[in-house]
Amino acid sequence: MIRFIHTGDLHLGLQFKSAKFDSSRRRLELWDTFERIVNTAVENKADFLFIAGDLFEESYFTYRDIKRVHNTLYRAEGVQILIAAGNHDPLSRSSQYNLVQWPENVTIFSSEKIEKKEFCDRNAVVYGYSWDSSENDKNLFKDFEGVDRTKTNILIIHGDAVSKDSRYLPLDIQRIQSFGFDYIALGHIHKPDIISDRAAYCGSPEPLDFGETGQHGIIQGTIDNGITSIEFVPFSRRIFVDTTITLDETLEYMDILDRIRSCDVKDSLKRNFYRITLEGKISPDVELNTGDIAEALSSEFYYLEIIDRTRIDYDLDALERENSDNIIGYFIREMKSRDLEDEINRQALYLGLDVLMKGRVGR
Ligand SMILES: [Mn+2]
Repeated sequence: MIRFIHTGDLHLGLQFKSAKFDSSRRRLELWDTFERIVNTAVENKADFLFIAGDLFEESYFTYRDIKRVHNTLYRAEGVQILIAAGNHDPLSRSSQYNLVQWPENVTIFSSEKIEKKEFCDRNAVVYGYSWDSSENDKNLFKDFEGVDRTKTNILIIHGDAVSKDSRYLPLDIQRIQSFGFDYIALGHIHKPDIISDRAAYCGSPEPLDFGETGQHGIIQGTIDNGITSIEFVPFSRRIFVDTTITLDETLEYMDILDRIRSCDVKDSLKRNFYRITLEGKISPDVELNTGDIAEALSSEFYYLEIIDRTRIDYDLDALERENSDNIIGYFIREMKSRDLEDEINRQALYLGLDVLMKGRVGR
């Protein structure tokens, strides 16, 4: 039986330049998770660790960084580690991959063509291909000769199995599967995706931003007598949560804080990244300031970002009476003459009122 772990898209060294969260801490967490994955491969006595590209960010990676990768992989000498470089860590001539002498248990696939590496003791062949630049539309499988079906065959590749005209190595996954691979370890798409029982995107083991919500982790699998079984294993230190809370005009300020803090269990609040959008109506008597709210809840959340899309719940009749001789009153009368059941008209009314009322209620 062959036991493997499939990872990729680690993006070690990423700077998180536009992030509002603690970017240097996040950088350390990427390293830590990489090292935890390698340790898990050792502890679980995996035969193989597949790294399907974007192991690091070429533009930010230093000699010391690649030495650290080297050292981590060297210490996992019992595990065969196979790397197919991607678009962020391409195996060009100046690649950091070329700065160190890799130990015997590490294979970095060629960027010339699909290369194969035989493991006779396990009756297995692992195929892989490394990118050598940041874009790629090669037709890699044009002359592919097929696999020896008496052996276990695995492919590691970084590319786009979703979009046919991608600039990032479009992969016709149906066709590639038809060659008879027991497992295809894919990289590039950061959302984990088990495409079939023999092909999967592992996703980024640590999500990188709010575009990568939900669980992130690694793929663990076995191949036994031609039977492949794979499972997604959550592995990230933190996840990104992007959620919406609908408020209503009965809520006081403290109620709103309660709603926000009860969006998840306490331990999770302390650990994850939250972006919470507030929508619905709020009372004209409640002042919502997103910065103040985030500050008030800062000791309960590891990271909290609030987006305010609420509308103030005006009493239109009262407002109209109080402002009968000024522009606010004129505006309400004008809008009331239209169909306020219509969503567009209603939005126009509330947007207009927000602007007109701003000076008056200090909101
Ligand atoms: Mn990537």
